Amino acid sequence: MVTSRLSVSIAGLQLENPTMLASGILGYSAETLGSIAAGGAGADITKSIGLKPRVGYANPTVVQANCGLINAMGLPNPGIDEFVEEIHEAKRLLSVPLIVSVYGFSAEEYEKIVKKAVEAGADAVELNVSCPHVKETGSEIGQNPKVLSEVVRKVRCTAKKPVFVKLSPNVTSICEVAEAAVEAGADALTAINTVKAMAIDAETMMPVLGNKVGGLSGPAIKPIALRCIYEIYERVKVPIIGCGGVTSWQDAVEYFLAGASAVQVGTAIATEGPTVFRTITRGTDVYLKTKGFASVREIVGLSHRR
Ligand code: RRO
Repeated sequence: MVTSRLSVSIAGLQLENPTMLASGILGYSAETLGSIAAGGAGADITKSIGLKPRVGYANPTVVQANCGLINAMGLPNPGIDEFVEEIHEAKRLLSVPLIVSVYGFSAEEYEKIVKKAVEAGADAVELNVSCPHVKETGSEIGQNPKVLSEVVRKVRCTAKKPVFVKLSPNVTSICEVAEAAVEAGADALTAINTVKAMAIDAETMMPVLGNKVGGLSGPAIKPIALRCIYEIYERVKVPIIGCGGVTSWQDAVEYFLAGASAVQVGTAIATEGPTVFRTITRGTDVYLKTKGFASVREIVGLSHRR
């Protein structure tokens, strides 16, 4: 559904509605990205892409938890050189913006991948500096403000498109990291990646996941994400994109009130199907109309008023 009440601009990126496909779910092919856009998403974000192909971890890579999923995929991806074909195809197919998620093992790697993704047609990039369980990338970068700044600064210098930075909740102070990212040039922040977690099988008496440790997503982490957004909103001026357990329009509205300008949906696609985007935008639209707001932008951060 498209109404002017729902349109937003995130760091110059125009979205017909404030929902996005979260990275890591169905973001490998142009075809699946198309099915998510058909389900009503305002933008698509790809699975995180690196410089070289990666197989990922051994199975099992996903396990169900109470109110969520724990995954340890291990960054499986075809590498940017092969993925540029998929970006070209997705750009031919999609009528919504395409955001390419990028990970690297150094600032130089991030810069190289971003350059190729943007040349291939990415409308924006999201730097994954928050994967909770792959050594020497992800949260090992995003937990260290100095290393994070170097990555963001390098990418911001060359990228000709908006740069989003996806933050880890697995830190002592998410605000400190958020401020470092913004000072280094981040155009928007995505909060949050998954929460470090694990599952153990009482029968086998062993960890369930092939990697033992993974990241928890879904409704279980919604209150954590909401708190992170609320705190970050008080400290930085760039748009925040909320991520973590958004399943219903009520969840989305709570995120907007906490300070998010848009929301990402991931795990809910597994439980509700791709049309969850349309359900969320329709519900949000009715809420805004009923409450007398002309735009979703008017409720961003409204819970902070004193
Ligand atoms: O691929 C993964 O295992 C993964 C990634 Br890149 C991430 O950012 N967050 C996550 O929970 N899993």
